[in-house]
Amino acid sequence: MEKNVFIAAGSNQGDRELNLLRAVAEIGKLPGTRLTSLSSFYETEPVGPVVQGDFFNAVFRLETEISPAQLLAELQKIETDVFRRQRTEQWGPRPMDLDILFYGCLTMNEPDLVIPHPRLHERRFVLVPLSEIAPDFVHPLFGKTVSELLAALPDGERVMRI
Ligand code: PH2
Ligand code: MG
Ligand code: MG
Repeated sequence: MEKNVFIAAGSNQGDRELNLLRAVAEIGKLPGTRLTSLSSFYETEPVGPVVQGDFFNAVFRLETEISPAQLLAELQKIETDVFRRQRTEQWGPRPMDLDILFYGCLTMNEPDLVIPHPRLHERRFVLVPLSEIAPDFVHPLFGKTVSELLAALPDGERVMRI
């Protein structure tokens, strides 16, 4: 059983707060999985090349028996079946995006799944909620804690607790 699995959730279409709450409920129902921590919800400025509306973001901690690949498949199933997400523009607006940030100290680099998430250390909308629930968790590749990664970020896009 892996106890330090962290998932980032983001929504900028539909009722963003309700979408995050629904994601919590759906993840709680996954087989062999228990939700053990939940950050506050944050309203965040969109990052990336696409002009789009502000997101709501949050981070969850899980204990799970399912493998990284299975977990990815379950998260994608929630994105498409529960939220009717169309997989079109890579960076575009979406009712729900669920990304695996860490799977304990595991590292992997497969075409469809890279763990730790390759951009988490650059993203205030991930590090702020993550530092709320796991400030001392050590990034398995960089050897730095989440609080250290956050402190190293230059001032950037707006992240506001709601
Ligand atoms: N997700 C993206 C691109 N940009 N910006 C914010 N603020 N929050 C997100 O979740 C987000 C983003 C692609 O996954
Ligand atoms: Mg994402
Ligand atoms: Mg994603």
